Amino acid sequence: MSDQNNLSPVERIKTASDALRGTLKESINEPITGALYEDDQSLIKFHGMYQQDDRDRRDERSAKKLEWLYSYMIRLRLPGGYLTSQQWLGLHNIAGEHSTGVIKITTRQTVQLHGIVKSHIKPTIQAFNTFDLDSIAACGDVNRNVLCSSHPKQSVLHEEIFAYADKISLLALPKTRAYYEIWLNEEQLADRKEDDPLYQDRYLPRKFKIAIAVPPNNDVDVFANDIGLIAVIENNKFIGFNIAAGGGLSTTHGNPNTYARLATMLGFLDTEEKILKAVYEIITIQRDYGNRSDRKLARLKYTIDRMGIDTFKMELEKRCGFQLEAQRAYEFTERKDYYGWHQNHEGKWYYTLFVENGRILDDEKIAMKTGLYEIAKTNKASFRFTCNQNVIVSDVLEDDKKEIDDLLVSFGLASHTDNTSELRKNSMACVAFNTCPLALAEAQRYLPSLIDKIEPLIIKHKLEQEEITLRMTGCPNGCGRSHVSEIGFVGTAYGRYNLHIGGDRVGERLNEKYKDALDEAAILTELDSLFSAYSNRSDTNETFGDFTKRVLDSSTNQN
Ligand code: SRM
Ligand code: SF4
Repeated sequence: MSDQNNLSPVERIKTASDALRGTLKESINEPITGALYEDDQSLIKFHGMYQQDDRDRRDERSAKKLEWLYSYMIRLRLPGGYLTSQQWLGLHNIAGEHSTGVIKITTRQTVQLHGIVKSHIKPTIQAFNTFDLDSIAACGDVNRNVLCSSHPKQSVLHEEIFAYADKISLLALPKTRAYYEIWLNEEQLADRKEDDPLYQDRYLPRKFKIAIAVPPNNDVDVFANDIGLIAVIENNKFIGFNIAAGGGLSTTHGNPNTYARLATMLGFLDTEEKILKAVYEIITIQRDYGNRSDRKLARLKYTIDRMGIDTFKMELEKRCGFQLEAQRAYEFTERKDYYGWHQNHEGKWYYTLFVENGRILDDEKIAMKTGLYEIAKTNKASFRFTCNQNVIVSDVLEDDKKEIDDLLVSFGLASHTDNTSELRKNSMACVAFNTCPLALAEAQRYLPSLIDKIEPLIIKHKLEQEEITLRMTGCPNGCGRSHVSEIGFVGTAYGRYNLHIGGDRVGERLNEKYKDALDEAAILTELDSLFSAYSNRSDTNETFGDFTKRVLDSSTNQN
């Protein structure tokens, strides 16, 4: 249990918040500042929003003795990452009216809008609400957006499995009406009673993440989550989930007590009742045993390692009132998005569009945002986000495929996807500058130009067909999941990155730090030499990640 005498400041804010209301109503109407009152800056996260400032303009603002340029990021709760065409049109218009206009697909299958000024928060949330969209619990010390393998071609049972994302999201939603009162003007009832048996008044010690994977594709990076559910399909029937717990990728430079960890397999469960009960009780264990003193050590991965996996599992089975069965066989063979057109078992069509680092906008190269808007206007497609920050134009009927394809072609979206290198299509980066307050280095603004320089090395070493995963994060929090990639860049300071190698292709092995704080020239030199060695490997089926793991192991053995 956590040390009640030494609680972190956020614990007090949560319990004193009157079920996440705090003074948000007053804060939001305070005209003399673009910021919120201090405690409300923590609370607003539970409502799916972050207070941020434009870090590019901090110095200029400070020099002029002006307040930093505050604005807000809003992240939608979108279990499984699905939008109807009407919701897409709404999102497009809301982005244009209230934010920078960029629709940013996240690594957790949802979207964020940035640059929303304080007076626009409420209109934005209200506009989303008219499209049946909300941002409840998209951030904060609660369960976040629930992920599910995106592509319906994955399995004939996709819809049945996909439905669990919604069920779990609802199961773990906070019960407070605060969101509706503050943002949607719902009247606060004098005799309201909002018992929240799951979160109580203290919520969780830290953020909590759940993902559902449908083998053979681990596109959700299931082992990077606090709870990972792996669908088990036998004889064309969905028979339950293997359940893993304790994944998380963040580390802190210079803090050896922090580490990335992949979730540990606990066992198998068959019925819906048991699956939901186990998910619920894992959350209650984390609520009761998680570290509430040190937020750096508060995620479930540390709770499990402190308790020991056997004790943790015993506690889970005790709380559930049943035992987990032995895990069932499964195999992941890929983790990528299926670009281009694919058909599912019902004959519907799906087009996966490459979106570099999840940023949907119109620029001098491509009118992606307008193209997708025109597709949504046909009302003949829906949209699914992937955890690799791409979008799937979905559920297109055979008779409508030509119309949608013509739009993909005329807006250059098809050629954009077709003409992108494998390396770039398997890359992603977190947001980092200019909005992320924790960024030490650039990520999404820099990775495209770095890849421009890596691509010639790929060509030089004849590796164009290799689907090497390359990921970049602007700090060691790992939002771009760089710790589970074959080439991982982790920002250490402006223009400097640790280079990680040796992760496997499907996300079942963490990579390891190979070189410290490299600048661009050093990155290119290191990659040139690794690519050269890799292109001369004897086993041509060996992936870059497996090859570099051997390089790491052999250098460890020599030391
Ligand atoms: Fe993240 C904090 C962006 C996925 C680990 N993350 C942040 C914040 C909110 C910075 C902050 O605390 O003020 C970033 C906002 C940047 C901005 O300006 O938008 C941020 N994280 C993102 C997104 C948008 C990256 C992206 O480009 O897609 C992803 C949003 C996901 C979503 O829709 O919910 C995002 N973050 C992740 C992931 C990947 C995942 O979950 O699959 C991780 C690593 C996995 C994990 O949780 O261990 C991740 N983010 C963190 C952490 C470290 C948590 C920890 O255990 O210590 C922080 C910092 C924190 O919580 O204190 C963080
Ligand atoms: Fe910000 Fe770091 Fe996350 Fe990138 S990894 S978005 S820099 S917190």
